[in-house]
Amino acid sequence: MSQHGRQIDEFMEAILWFSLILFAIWFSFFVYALYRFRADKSPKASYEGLKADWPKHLEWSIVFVEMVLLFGFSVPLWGNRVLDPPGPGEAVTLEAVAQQFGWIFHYPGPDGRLGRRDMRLADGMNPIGLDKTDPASKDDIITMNEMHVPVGKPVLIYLGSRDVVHNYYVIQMRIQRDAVPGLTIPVWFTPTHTGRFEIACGQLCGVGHFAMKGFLVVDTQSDYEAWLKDMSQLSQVAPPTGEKVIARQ
Ligand SMILES: [Cu+2]
Repeated sequence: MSQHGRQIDEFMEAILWFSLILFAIWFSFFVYALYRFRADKSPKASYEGLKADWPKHLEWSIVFVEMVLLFGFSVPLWGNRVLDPPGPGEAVTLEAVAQQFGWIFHYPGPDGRLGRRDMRLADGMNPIGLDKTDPASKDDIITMNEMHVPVGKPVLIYLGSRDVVHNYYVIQMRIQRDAVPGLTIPVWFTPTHTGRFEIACGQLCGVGHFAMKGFLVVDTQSDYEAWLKDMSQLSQVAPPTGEKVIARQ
């Protein structure tokens, strides 16, 4: 359901096949050893062991293959995922702030700029501490437990937390990243299919952890724009509180 998801799945599949081949080889060797070194064929154990050089070479080649797997495939794949975020211009950018027990999403609005936030300003009416004196925050849109994105475009989410460590986890997108209080942690993906997907919290964050559920809705571009317009009007009518937005769903 996301562009990089296929890469991860194919890599996992390759490792599974590789493990299966290794298993077959080692299991045949095990059966061979059971037969070859059966009791009546080698009644006395050899205390000298094997003198040949080939086991040493075999072990070094296994080390080599594993190094290639680790530094040739795993590290670059991981690096590609964590070091190369899409530029702010090319991605739909928003913030996701986790709290016990839900998600607050913060969109930049028509000006494309996220308003300044300061947790010291947070209260019941302003759960993410948006600074209302910052001009960039005037048109910002805040939604509770449901975020929308357009299909086929990179999405860049800055994760934050109001209280404890949570974890933004959308299994269909092959995305999982911690939301840590005091830090802003980027996570990104490009959805390839429309649909409604559950956002789970992947860290045991308190007694209500099981109920901490959000939704990621991947829309067509026009549906996404309509939803954004709707939410923007709602934000202008009343200060965004969780209850009002939830009531609309
Ligand atoms: Cu949580």
